[in-house]
Amino acid sequence: MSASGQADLVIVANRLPVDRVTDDDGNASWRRSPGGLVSALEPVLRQNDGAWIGWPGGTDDELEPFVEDGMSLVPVHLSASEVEEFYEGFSNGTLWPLYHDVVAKPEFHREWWDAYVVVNERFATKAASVAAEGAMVWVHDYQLQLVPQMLRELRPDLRIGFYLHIPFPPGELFQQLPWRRQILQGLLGADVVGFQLAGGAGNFIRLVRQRVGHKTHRDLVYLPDERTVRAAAYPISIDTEGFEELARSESVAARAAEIREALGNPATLFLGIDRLDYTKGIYARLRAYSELVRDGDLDVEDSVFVQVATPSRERVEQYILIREEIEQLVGQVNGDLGEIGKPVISYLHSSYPKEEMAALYRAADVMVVTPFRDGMNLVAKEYVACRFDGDGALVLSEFAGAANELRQAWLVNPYDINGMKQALVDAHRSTDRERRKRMKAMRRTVVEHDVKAWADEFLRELSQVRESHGKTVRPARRS
Ligand code: GDG
Repeated sequence: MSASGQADLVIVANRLPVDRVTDDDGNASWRRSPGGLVSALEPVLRQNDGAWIGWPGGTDDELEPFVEDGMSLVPVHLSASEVEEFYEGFSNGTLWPLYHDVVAKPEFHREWWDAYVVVNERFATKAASVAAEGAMVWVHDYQLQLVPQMLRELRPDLRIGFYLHIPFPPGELFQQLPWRRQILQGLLGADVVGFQLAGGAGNFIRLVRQRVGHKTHRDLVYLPDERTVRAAAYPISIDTEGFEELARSESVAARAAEIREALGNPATLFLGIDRLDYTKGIYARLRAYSELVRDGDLDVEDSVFVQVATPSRERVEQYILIREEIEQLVGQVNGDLGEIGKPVISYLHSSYPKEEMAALYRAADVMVVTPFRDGMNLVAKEYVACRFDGDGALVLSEFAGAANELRQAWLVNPYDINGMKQALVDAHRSTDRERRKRMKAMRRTVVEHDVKAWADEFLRELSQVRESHGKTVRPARRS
């Protein structure tokens, strides 16, 4: 951010890219969160006098803007009732299930919506005060879908981009939302609206035509004020090189060996790593696996399933329920089928440092990623990035965005338990040659398209949208 306190590139996301940590003496400091988004955007932020606007977590203090690790960070405060109604409520109790194929039932509450509007306004006002004349503002994700239009009203000079990290649902589902029109109009405040998949962009364009009545052509929406909005797919990726480097390190190699040793050096280690979320299909996958053990297709003596379930949204009711169901299943399966020192499922409800994640990826023979619906799923890509040895099998849900790119995985329908059982067995029994052939193709994909390429492509598109303030230029066609 320049001395004037204004930035030429502004990232607006629900969370800041740092977490507050308190040491043993009670001193608070900030630690960079490990996400790929941060590593992809950090260099761009530095080059462009950038700033990042977001909620620092918690509800205690109203913090002033600060610089951490060379990044200008601008905190947005949320009150306890806003965390409940905006974050846990409308964002994670209404939009999240609605946008994920209604895997859980979305709740519609007018007070939650009111809080969503108020908080979106606060983010928009903050962005308007931080952005320099003609700056680029990149708004992220479902919590902030009204920000583009609110910001445009405050600052018509800006170029505004929006990226949705989760799926954008088909009209049949989206239309349940009592505030569907407001959301569409909120998004149309952006010059470029990015989605994970072309399907999501198509759903959005169709809804805009049918519900708002704007003219559209392919990926463009023509607004009455002559502005055009582009809605297209920009599939997100990971810091492939960073992951591979980590996986290659000696400490990670040693830790991977240690993990296998601690599990009794099984012939086959199956692995699942997910936020504990009902969209991720953890229960169904563990059920499929345990049936294979029960039926004798897999043997507890030489196979184990390690499931890491990272704590997430722990105060939202549906998350409390799914945790209970999973933990009951794990207890039952281990009780019925496990042996001393040989659980069927080694279940860990915890989060780990990135090094431990890389060690798990390296240790796993079969990575199992079976969401009912997922925007992309970075875990699948991270596994591939860590398998520089060319080995390892990926079982992947057709309903993860990643399945569009990682076509050589063992693709499964997570609703089909028998189909999943078959895929687990196939991956488990696959020949070395088969696995290597598939892994090689998938590695090419994640090496060629990493998170930097993703961010560059989106920002390039956004920078070409309107060449100068006040003059509307039709965006160049994408090749
Ligand atoms: C949303 C969309 C889309 C998990 N546990 C730990 C840990 N993680 C990291 C993983 C991965 C990330 O969290 C999870 O990303 P996913 O893509 O798998 O899923 P969501 O959290 O649901 O993400 C999704 C994504 O946004 C990006 O657009 O792909 O579809 O739902 O990077 O490695 N990291 C560490 N410890 C853990 O315990 N360090």
